[in-house]
Amino acid sequence: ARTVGGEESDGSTSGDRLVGRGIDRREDAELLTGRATYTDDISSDAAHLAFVRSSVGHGRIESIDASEAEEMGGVLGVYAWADLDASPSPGVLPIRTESLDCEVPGHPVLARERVRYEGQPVAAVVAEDRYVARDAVEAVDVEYESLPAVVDPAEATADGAPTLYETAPDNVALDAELGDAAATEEAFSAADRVVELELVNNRLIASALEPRAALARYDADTERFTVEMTSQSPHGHRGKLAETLGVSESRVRVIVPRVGGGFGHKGHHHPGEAMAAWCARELGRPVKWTATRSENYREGAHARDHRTSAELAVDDDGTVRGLRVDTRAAVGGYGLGGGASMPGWYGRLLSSQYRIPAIHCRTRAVFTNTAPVHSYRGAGRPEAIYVTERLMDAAADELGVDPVGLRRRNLIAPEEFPYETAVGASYDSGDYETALDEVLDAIGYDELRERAGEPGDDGRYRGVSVACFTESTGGGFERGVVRVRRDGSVAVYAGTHSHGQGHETTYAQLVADELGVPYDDVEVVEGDTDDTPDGTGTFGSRSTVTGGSAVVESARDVLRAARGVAADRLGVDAADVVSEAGEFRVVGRPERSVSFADAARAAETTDDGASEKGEGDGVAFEASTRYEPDGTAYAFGTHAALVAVDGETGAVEIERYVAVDDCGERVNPTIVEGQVHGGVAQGIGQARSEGAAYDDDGRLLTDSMLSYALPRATSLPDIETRATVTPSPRNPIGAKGIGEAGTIAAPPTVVNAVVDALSPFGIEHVDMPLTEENVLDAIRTAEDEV
Ligand code: MCN
Repeated sequence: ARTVGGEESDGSTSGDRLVGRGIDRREDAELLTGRATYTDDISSDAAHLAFVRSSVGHGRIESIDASEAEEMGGVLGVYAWADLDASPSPGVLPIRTESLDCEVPGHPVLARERVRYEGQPVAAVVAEDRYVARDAVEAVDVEYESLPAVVDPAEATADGAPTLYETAPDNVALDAELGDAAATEEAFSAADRVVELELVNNRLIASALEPRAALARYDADTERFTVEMTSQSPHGHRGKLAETLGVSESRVRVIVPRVGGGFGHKGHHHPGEAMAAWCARELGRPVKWTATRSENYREGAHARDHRTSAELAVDDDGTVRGLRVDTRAAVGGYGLGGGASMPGWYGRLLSSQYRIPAIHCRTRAVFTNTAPVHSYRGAGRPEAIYVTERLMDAAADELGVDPVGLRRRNLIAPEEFPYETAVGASYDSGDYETALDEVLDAIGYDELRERAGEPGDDGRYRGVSVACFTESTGGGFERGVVRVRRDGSVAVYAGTHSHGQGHETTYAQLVADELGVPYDDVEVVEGDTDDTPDGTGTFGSRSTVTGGSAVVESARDVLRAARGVAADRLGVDAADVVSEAGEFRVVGRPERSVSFADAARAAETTDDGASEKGEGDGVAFEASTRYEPDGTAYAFGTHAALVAVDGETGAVEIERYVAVDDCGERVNPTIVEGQVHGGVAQGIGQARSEGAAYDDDGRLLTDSMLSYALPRATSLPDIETRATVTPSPRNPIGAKGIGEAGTIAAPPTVVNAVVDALSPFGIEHVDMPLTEENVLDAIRTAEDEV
């Protein structure tokens, strides 16, 4: 691995190359000055949609009385399931039942006879303005027969628990195994010791600044829907909307304006957008829907929410022999794929950075009377790494050795790559020890280790920790189009969609470098299914590896075509022409050259070059690439923290936080650093304060930012970043993803440090969130036990 500097460095600039340079994000001026247009900013003559939502966590709908609402001035329509049922649309959000163990219906856009979570849409009101719509919602009277609810995934699998679906009597949607049970059993019997932990991975709610929103139009002449919406996956939403509306994909156009954050929950399919589209057709008018903050909290998507039994088999010399994990993960009232994707995204990461010869993982996806659980920054990977990294600390404690030494002993070495883990992950490349050394050096580990565990002069207990992680990044496919106009300017079209990641900057850096054209001449277009090619979307830290590689491959095709035209003009063979910084030169005769822009202008007069367009359409060259990476790129890193815990109050202060991340070649080190900062902040949020809570009847207690404790600037430390660079051999950029690294690393880093600080009390584990109350509880319980 190359080790590169910290925050002061803008990366390794080699010559004039843009890739590797921390240039400012071109989208920021618009975003930071409030000039950006978000979905709700689009003005139109739209009517407004609002939902009547279930007030019970589990129940049967006995009656819906909308008569008062229907008579209110300005109300255009009130709809319930019967109206959807009578229409040509299925009205159900599809779920991938083929990957589940039971037959369950999808999520009806409006509840049929049963509601399975508080906040589930039961009826829809459309009115002239949003205020009338909300008033009318209040006027709709719904009677429920309450049913017993279950909100905890472990309790939901217990005997006698309330059942959500007759077809899944034990509430288990999916029961999957990964790894070799027999080999793991053998490893456990042979090992000197077994360390066990019971872990709760707290339920989180994605809290993007901008709530979800949609503005839907229907053109009766062309029978086509146009839905402007908040989305991380324009083509994904097009497909799912089409399915829900019962039309072909060609009848749906999704346009995604600026998006104010997503963190996963804008990648999923929810009722709001589909209902807006359905109402637009029904009423022959544009219909707008904008979620309130509380609606966003009630409807999800929520995330994490695992109850896990985990064991590590380890020898006295510190060699890890096996890992066994049994986890129950909530999928909420309607498992829409979050559960289905778990064994892959979760179990496959359990080996973290270690050589663990035998691993077995059982994952049960469990229906609960809660909002649907999907993915939130990390999506399965933070849950897995948390298990392994907590176990490594617990094992070090059990053996009485330094947790860093234990980790180092078991790290996969650079020469072992590609490395197949016992849970079927094929790691592409890595240099884990260099990242570990880097973080130890940055935080001054050895000195801190000596002070840990003792109360300092201020009476507070210090703890120091590290956590290592790997992260699968870049799966599936993306399509990237590079189009060069006759004036030499370049447009890049991608099916991903930036919602804060800065693709307009980084894709332009990549393409400008490939073509040797000025960065300002490259425009990047995402977010319109009519304009952009097919795509999968922006989630799973996949855009750079897949979308970036797709546009790079197209740029290379374009360059080949342009070189052909240049060679024609120079009267030589294309093989005798090289391209350097926007000029095509004859090998050995550098004075003979044609610029890229001249080649573009000349393209229309020649018929050479497969991807050239004909005369008159303004396009000189165009290439489209469907790119699927040659296997997953595994990013990694090691984070460290120093914490101080007040034994009297339970207050935790993170005094230092150091992140060393390796995402292979970095397109833009400043953006990478920003992604790490954001992810770490969210990971610290999970570790310290966040947690969605339901009461026993399935009522969400944390339905606003007053009760759902996001991290604040004052509760966050200065995040120090460093990087190592270990390129991935599996894509043309050599990149790995970075968008989720911080949320994966921070929870175990913080919890390990706090547990380390609490070791004088004999405390071996405290579940997240580490609020003052929870920490104090742990201290009191430990003191009572003494
Ligand atoms: N990058 C780079 N070099 C690399 C890897 C990435 O310069 N080796 C740059 C990319 O070009 C891109 C950014 O870093 O500009 C993130 O890239 P990548 O890791 O490929 O992730 P995605 O673009 O696919 O973004 C998804 C990821 C996820 S899954 C969540 S959740 C998340 C995140 O990004 N949500 C975010 N970052 C977010 N940032 C903001 N501001 N808002 C969100 O909602």
